[in-house]
Amino acid sequence: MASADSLHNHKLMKPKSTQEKQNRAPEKKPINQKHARHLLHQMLRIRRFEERSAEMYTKLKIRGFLHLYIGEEAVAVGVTEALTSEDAVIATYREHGHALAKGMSADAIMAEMYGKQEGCSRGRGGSMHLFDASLRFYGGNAIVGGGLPVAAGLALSDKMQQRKRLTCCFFGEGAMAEGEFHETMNLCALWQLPVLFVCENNAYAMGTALKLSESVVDLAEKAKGYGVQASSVDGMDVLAVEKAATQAAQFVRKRHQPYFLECQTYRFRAHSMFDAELYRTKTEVATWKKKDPISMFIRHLKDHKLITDKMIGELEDKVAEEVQAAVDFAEQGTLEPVEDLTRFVYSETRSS
Ligand SMILES: Cc1ncc(C[n+]2csc(CCOP(=O)(O)OP(=O)(O)O)c2C)c(N)n1
Ligand SMILES: [Mg+2]
Repeated sequence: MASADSLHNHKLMKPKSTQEKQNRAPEKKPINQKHARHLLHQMLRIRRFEERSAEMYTKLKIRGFLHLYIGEEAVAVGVTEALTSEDAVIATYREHGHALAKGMSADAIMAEMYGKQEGCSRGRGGSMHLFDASLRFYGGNAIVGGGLPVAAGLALSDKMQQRKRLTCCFFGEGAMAEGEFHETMNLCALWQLPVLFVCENNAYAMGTALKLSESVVDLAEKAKGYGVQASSVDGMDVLAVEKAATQAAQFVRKRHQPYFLECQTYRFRAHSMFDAELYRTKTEVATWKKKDPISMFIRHLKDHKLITDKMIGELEDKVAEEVQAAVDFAEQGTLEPVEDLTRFVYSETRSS
């Protein structure tokens, strides 16, 4: 079984080699307090929202699939800081964090997962199909790699209409074994499309470790093979992700070219709600949990006297209130009447 150190094989962001180094908060210069609290708040919103979602799933309030992002929060939060509200976001089926970071309300997401009409997709999509075009959040996609060509299409339309905005496409490293990945990289490089590709390399595609499915495991190198600029970053470190994503987004905006950013991360929970986790050891998971993006960030902020326990308590209270309100909203929501079942199948107005 691979160790946490050997799972992510990249020169730039080699995980620290000793236990002592892994336990130490990253050394970097302090950031301003308001921004620090904002980043922490966003990561806590995602973490607590998902913990509650897992609870409501076991209570059978949420049905269907549920893929949790716990452990990977620094990626969605850090990358979103590099985006404007005009930029589009495409994500995978593990997308609650991206939707929250992009501005979707916890109410709309929870109601969607409860299958209620008040959900962002009228309760028809569930956890994997969060969508809100008004926020330029284009899903949520159950198909591995399915978001990649959609991102290319959005970026192509922006280019043709001469709109100055980018499309940010999140996907797992498992998508890189799909044909859609190769076709999309090729066309985006060839047509010079403004896409920021963010590969969330959490080392596993369901139960398959990267090295068992890819001949080249240096993912940034793979992207460069298409003529796409690429780099890797420690996806457990929100500040590092924010910095790398900001540079990458600037590149896309200024050079009108795609960019590939690999974020090396780890999911702490099962692939979905049912997964015997036979493909990794408890020790491996425990080792990665020492790099928990939230506790690492809190330690960093405390080291630089940017946060106190009281402030953290206040943030936790605020988040708890938001999550409880979302559950109440979903509980009180309405199920679609059976007569509406065929609505939207072909168009907004036709009922059959
Ligand atoms: C085209 C396609 N093939 C297979 C699946 C089944 N499947 C669901 S999730 C998954 C693993 C994807 O892993 P990765 O892209 O690394 O994302 P992660 O779940 O690790 O976030 C697979 C194979 C699918 N949904 N779509
Ligand atoms: Mg993966």
